[in-house]
This record gives sequence, C-alpha cells and structure tokens, in this order.
Amino acid sequence: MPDAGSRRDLAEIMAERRALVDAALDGRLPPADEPPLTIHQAMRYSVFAGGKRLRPMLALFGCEAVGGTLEDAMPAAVALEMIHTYSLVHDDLPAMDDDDFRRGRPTCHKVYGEAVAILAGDALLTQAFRVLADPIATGVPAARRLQIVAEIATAAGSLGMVGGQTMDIQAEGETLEPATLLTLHAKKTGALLRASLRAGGLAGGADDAAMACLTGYGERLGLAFQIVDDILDIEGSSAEMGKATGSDARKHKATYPAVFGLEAARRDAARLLAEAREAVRPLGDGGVVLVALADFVERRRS
Ligand code: GRG
Repeated sequence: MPDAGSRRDLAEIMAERRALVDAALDGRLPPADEPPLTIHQAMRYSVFAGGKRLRPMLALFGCEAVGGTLEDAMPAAVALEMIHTYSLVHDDLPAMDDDDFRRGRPTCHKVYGEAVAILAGDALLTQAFRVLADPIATGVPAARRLQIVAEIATAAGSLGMVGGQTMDIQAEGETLEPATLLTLHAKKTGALLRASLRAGGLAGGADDAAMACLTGYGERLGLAFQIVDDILDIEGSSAEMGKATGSDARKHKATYPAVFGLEAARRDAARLLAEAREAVRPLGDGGVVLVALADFVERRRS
C-alpha cells in the first residue's frame, strides 16, 4: 500500500493529467458557438459537468506504464471520456434510469430536453471515433491505431457496454444468478475500463506480456469499481456522488451487494483490488501509479 506521501503524489499526478485531458477534450469538441448551437452546448455541458476522468487516467497511465508518452495515449483518452459521457447522458434518460442529477448538475435532458440529449449522446459517440481516426493527432503507427479503434468499439458496443446495459434493463425486478450478475457488470462497466488500459497499452507499444498485465489489472479494477459503486449507492451521500443515492434499491436493481451481501461485496472489492495491484507488479516502476490508482478506487466517495 502506498503511504500518505505517494497518495498525495497520485492526487497531484491526477490533477495534472486531468487538466491535459480537459484541454484535449476542449480542443476536440466542436466550439459552443458552432451551429447548431444547442447540440454543441449540450455535448459540452455534459462533458464539462465534472467527473473523475477515470477512463482517460487508465489509458494515460497504461500507456506510460509500458514506456509510451502522454501524447501517444491522448486520442484514446479523449475518445473514452466522450463515449463514457454519452453512456451517462443516455443512461439518465426517462426511457432508461430516468435520473435528474448527474455529476452534481441537472442531467442533460433536464436542461436541453430528451431529443437533444439523445442527439448529444449520439454525437459524442461519433466524435470519439473521429478523434481516433485523426492521423495528425498521434505518432502511433496506423496498425496500432486500428487495433485501438477495434478495442474501444468492441468494448462500447453490444458485446460490451451496450450489451451490459441491455442486460441491466432486462434484469430490473429480477433475481439474478451470481454468474449472470458478474457477466452484466463485466460488460456494462468493466468492458470500457478494461479497454481503457488496453488502449493505453496499445498506444504505448506494449508487448504481449505487458498487455496481459494491463488486461488482468483492468478486469479486476473494473469489477471492483462497480462493486464500490454499488456500495456507495447504499452508503454514500448524494452530495458527494453528485447524483441521487439509494436508487438501485428503489428501482430493484440487481447489484453486487443485493446478490452477494454487503460484507461479501466489501471483501470481494478489497480482494480484487489487491489482485489488480499484483497484476501490474511485473511492470516494475511503470506500474506504480496504477497500484496507487487501485487505492484511489478503494477509497473513492464519488
Ligand atoms: C446507455 C449505452 C448505455 C450505457 C450506460 C455506464 C452505464 C452504461 C451506465 C451508468 C450507470 C452507472 C451508475 C453505472 C455504474 C458505474 C459507473 C459507470 C459509474 C459512473 O462512472 P464514473 O463514476 O463517473 O466514472 P464520472 O462522473 O466520475 O465520470
């Protein structure tokens, strides 16, 4: 476990990376004064509403862990945050989770209406792939960039996040088998977190062994992140989370604590994060920030 000093270091590193990611997002989103104004303002409203920027961090740290540069991973980092934001905008719609608050602000459809929120999500997803396809944005070889596109598309689509969201909606009010819940979590939340690490590794030129380390870390961190999210929905404050808490129970959602119990949820999150730290130990010094990031996920309150 890193000491208080290395935790402070991680906070500083994350703040610095966050500023770079936000500047890159700003540069890759159409300006707010570009017609049609409403769609571009809605896209920016949701992207810049806050958020931890966890997926960009994973891509940047994954790339640096295998010897790549921040510039190598920045297109993937930007694309991943655009896709993640689109998923939140659509998830909050009345047809899905019907939430009024996200990232501490009224949700996109509350401000811009449902039609524009749907279109803002669509446009963020599309722009993500525009960023990945931009040849001038990076020195990463074209073959690697194609692998990154495939990696992220697979994770975001019906075999990954969209598939997990479909399972989630269909499971409302149902009692899920433990194995089905694990599949749902792996797809809905885990797939994009895993892809963030792998996209970073691909951008950084990782060999097979290093990719295996990042993949093992990403899979464990992804499930632990979702378990902690489920626990925070029970125990967290809505002020810290920036959205309503207690909504899983209200909506009879299949969650990890509901299926396995709260104590098992806490224990399993801790075990998975310990395994995640172990998975990147072979990367040596390169993996130190990823080890600290696992602590961040364990301690997070939002
Ligand atoms: C609508 C296609 C589609 C997918 C939605 C990710 C998702 C699928 C829904 C979000 C619902 C949810 C609360 C999932 C739990 C885990 C999760 C993804 C939390 C939000 O991610 P954070 O905590 O958010 O990284 P910030 O705001 O910090 O970026």
